[in-house]
Amino acid sequence: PAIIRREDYRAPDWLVPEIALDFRLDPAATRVTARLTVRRNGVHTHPLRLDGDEIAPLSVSVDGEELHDAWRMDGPALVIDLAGDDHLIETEVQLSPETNSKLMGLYASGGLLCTQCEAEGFRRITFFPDRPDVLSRYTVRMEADQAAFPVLLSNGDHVDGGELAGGRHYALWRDPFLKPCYLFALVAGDLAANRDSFTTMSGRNIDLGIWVRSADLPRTEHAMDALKASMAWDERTYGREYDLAVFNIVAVDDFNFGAMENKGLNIFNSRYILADPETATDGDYDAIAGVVAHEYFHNWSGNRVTCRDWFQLSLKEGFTVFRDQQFSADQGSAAVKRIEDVRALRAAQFPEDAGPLAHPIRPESYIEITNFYTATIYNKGAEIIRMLKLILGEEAFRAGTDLYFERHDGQAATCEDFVTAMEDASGADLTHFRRWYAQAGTPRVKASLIAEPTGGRARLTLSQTVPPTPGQDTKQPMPIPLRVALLGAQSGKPLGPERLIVLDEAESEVLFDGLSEAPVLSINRGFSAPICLETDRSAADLAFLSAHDPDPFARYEAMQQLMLDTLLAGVRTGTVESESVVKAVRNTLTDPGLDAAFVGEAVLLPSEAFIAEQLDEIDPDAIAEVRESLRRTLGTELADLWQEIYARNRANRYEYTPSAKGSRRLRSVALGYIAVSGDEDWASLALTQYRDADNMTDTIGALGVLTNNAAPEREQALADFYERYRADPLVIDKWFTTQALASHGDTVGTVEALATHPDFTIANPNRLRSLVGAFAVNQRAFHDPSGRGYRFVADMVLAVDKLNPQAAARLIPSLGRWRKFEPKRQALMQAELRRILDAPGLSKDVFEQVSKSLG
Ligand code: DPP
Ligand code: ZN
Repeated sequence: PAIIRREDYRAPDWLVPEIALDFRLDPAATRVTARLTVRRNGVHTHPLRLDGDEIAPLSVSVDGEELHDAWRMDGPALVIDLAGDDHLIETEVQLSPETNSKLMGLYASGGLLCTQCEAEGFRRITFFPDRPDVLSRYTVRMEADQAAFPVLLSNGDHVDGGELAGGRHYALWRDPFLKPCYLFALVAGDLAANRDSFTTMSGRNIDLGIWVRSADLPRTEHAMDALKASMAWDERTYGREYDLAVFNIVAVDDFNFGAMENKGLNIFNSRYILADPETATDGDYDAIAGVVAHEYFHNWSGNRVTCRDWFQLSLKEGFTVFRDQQFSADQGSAAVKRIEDVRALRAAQFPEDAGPLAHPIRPESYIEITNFYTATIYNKGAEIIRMLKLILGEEAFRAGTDLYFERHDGQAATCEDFVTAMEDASGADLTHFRRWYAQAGTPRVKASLIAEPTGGRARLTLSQTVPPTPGQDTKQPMPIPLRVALLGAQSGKPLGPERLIVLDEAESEVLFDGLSEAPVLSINRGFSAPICLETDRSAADLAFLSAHDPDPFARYEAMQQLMLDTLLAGVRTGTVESESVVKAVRNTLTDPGLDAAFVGEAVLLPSEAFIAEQLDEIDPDAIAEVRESLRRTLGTELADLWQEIYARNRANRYEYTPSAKGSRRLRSVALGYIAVSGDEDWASLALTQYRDADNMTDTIGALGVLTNNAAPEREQALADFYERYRADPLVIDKWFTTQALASHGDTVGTVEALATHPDFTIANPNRLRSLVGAFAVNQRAFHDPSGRGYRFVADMVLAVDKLNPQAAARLIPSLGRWRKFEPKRQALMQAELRRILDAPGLSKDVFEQVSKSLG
């Protein structure tokens, strides 16, 4: 397959200022007529080239005359020779939405017809120059059977509609804003709306609608609240006002992504819309608010200013993730939100950046763009924007975003445009900062503080290296912003104000003086830079910081580092020196100044995968054993405390407030420790929580603890959960996931059996992820020494690839990390990758991921 390169970008030969689409909708045979006003862009003699994918023209006409020989197919593309500079092109195609299993283009889901066009799905609907720098004004006419499809939605404003003969009806929508075709959307189906309204800062009234099956209407309140909060927040924080009179959201069950920001008509995976206390966890509630905000914020960062080409994807995604993270931080506990975001970055992005699929946030090449909707583009991209804001300061950053939106409104822009706007608005020189866009790999920073024992002066030595990544053997030093403070070793008080130190070279030194006592180093506070940090701080220093650092993130991080050092030493030596961890955890559990949500995060051990990341050669069994041993020790040594905390946080009646959420979190964490403490009543405690719970957080918290341990109550609860929720697919996903993530029992065997369960299907991305996606990140079970876990996932990749290549390709990275494992597992993993690569008819999605992983 062809490699697309960033350096090959050329402006489009032809522009399409206007497009009129006419859909005669039918699940089996939909007719699409497209009328394109095309205009030659610049002086050239190139023909008009319209992308297509699995479509064939039924007719082609130019300026009203049907053509028979002036067009030709070049592979999937339609090529037309045109004499003049302006023409009207009309094409007709026929689609079969109900057999479209790729879920790209127009497809059927649960009786609805809906679309997904990002990145290159529009070419599966009609012939068009499918690239984000071709911006058009859309008019969309839809007609369909009125009984089956009473609601007809598209982008922009509803301008006309009515009944037609034969039980059919139509609707006409017009979007006044220019947009790239990846933001086109339509939905037809039997839907009901939760309607509301929002008054913008300039006093305009916006009609809001969240469209779902009518039975799901009661589960849309939280999403609606989040939408209104997002609209107000973007006005306050970025000065961005909504621009159309209508904003609609539709929830669908079969969806490749989380959601899609189509102009004025967001389409969502139903898991990011539907929630009530009985079926959704606190985590689900938070994710819903975050994704609703994310898609809404795209209206400016993505839609009004879009991307010139797909190499610029992080321009809209990194910035928009940063915006949704800020929003969520403002809604609840900023410290806990930061902890969660960093945990997600370390779980998904750090391994990616250290493996065969590493790429800069602005990649140089791709085979299939869908493979680049990655944690690097999204989450590392957000970290880059966060660093810009830190370096420039709040005001200059806001001046920069204002200038960016004003200068590029209605345009398809580049990452370079964004950085230039930041420079122009702030006067800063960001020449070196641009390396964050160009270089892949997580920088490693070493920090060492040498101080006089009684205070006075101290010297901080810093150095950095950026590891080699595929295609980038040598790297330049990055500008790394480090928030640094020194705390008094006696008093625990900050010795002077926090400093922002930008490490811009391979090595550097910073001097501190006038210190009134011996200092302890607190560095990369708030995770100010996305790096791996190595310091020579002792266990005592880390324990001290975990008890005294006024920066909550730094406090959490000190505890994590202390735990990690202990675990890594355990893996090396075979014995776990748990004393300082036990002491530090006790300290945290008994500190009256800390809130439950923070404590619940701080006392969790680093994940097996994160421990593995630190090692040159991974032995999953050794890691799991050492981690389990430390967990058991914490459970046993602090048994009374866990019991007391469990009792104290016994939830009363369900409330969705930050403090109630924190209590639920800490309670389930405590239950987990009680289960490994040797307490003989743990299982009945868990079963009681499971039975009495009035919300899904407590229910699944108890079920998870039961599933991860041995007890007769385990099977009882799993069977009960299935019976109780068998009618609710989003909850049954949790049932599959809980078992796929189990740390107890024959998880490989269970997962193989679940793959034949009548409720399992590879056709639905949520269900596939709930079992296979979850299993592939269960470090111990997936890496079962027999290789059965690898074989299972490889079989799934091959089966899914025939239906939905995007979904199949997402399963590759777990296998792709083979180089990090001990030799036997390496061989088994490689063999499965080769088996996939040798399969006939592989999609380019899977081909790219597998060949790069083996490469
Ligand atoms: N652009 C979507 C998002 O918001 C993904 N298709 O992330
Ligand atoms: Zn996005």
